[in-house]
Amino acid sequence: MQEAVEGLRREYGADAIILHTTQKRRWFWGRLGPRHYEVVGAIDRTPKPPATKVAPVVKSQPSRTEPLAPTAPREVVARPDATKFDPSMSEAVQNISGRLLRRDIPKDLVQDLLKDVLARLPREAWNDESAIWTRLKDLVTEKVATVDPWDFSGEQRIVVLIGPTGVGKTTTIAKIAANFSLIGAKSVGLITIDTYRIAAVEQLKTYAEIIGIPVQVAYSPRELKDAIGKMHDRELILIDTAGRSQNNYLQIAELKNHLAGIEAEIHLVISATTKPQDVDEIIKAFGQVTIDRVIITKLDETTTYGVVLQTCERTKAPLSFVTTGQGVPEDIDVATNDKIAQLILGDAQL
Ligand SMILES: Nc1nc2c(ncn2[C@@H]2O[C@H](COP(=O)(O)OP(=O)(O)OP(=O)(O)O)[C@@H](O)[C@H]2O)c(=O)[nH]1
Ligand SMILES: [Mg+2]
Repeated sequence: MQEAVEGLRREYGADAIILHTTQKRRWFWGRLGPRHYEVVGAIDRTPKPPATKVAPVVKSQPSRTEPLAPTAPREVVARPDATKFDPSMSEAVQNISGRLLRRDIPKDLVQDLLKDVLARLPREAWNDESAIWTRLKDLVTEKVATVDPWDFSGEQRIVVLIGPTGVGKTTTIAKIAANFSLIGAKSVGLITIDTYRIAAVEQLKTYAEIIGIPVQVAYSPRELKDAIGKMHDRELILIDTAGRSQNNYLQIAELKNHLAGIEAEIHLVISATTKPQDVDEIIKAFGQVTIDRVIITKLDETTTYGVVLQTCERTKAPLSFVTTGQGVPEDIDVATNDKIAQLILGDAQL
């Protein structure tokens, strides 16, 4: 970061003002490779007066330095008045409530967020829209828990993707497999228990062939255990499952039985385009299975991301990956909470 700031000052002079600094990730492998920082500054070329003549400059520099130490957690002051929340209590609160609802965040979550935010603010700031928004950003960032990709310190990872039909489970498996195998040089194996459609097996086999990794098809829980056994030398085993409608509890119970005998990390896959009401149904139905992580797909197909917050809040599971297009392997990102929070609040775009 220091290097990037110095670089900007070298190029634009000591008068350059630093407006904003952020760690840029080339999503996915950027997290594991060299870090990049973006420093946004401004120089006032004709100082008197106007803000309109301030030329923005953007400078990005690779750096291997550690990220800045996280800022100390803010003191949370619980104020008794905040429990008597009334959304119409101030114009600022009403405006922000409207902004959040337009981001497709469900009403009950909007109210909870605002209650929490007001509890963190002195009463004098309850009509200060920008103060509320700043606290809101912190809160949403806290609420969207994210996890780093696996570190594989000698331990085998068995990962299962489950979720509704057509959300992108198989494509996401291909993206993860290609990234870890071809770029991360990990030994990866694929297994599918989606034997309901011939095309589904073919789809995974084709990806495995292109990536150059083994694939197994398991028709029963016993075959699944055998397939895992055969892949004992693989650092990462990714298991694909058949899409299931949230309205078919029986099929989801069957899926649960299928996975019962194995020790695996279960990732629930939900599309960002899902209607908020359906998200609740999906989480309820798939909640029969213990959900360890969440993956949100198709971020590119919408511009509002309330579903991401809703899914994290309802499942209480951290977000592992997000996907942003049909391209394999490139359209997948490791989720980072600050960036996701900005997307949710509409302060950033994809
Ligand atoms: N726009 C967009 N399309 C995606 C994304 N991920 C997957 N898709 C597309 O979604 C469609 C379904 O993808 P699949 O991977 O077959 O979905 P699935 O969940 O395995 O489907 P089932 O196995 O039938 O339940 C394909 O056309 C994919 O290319 C994404 O992040 N963005
Ligand atoms: Mg599939």
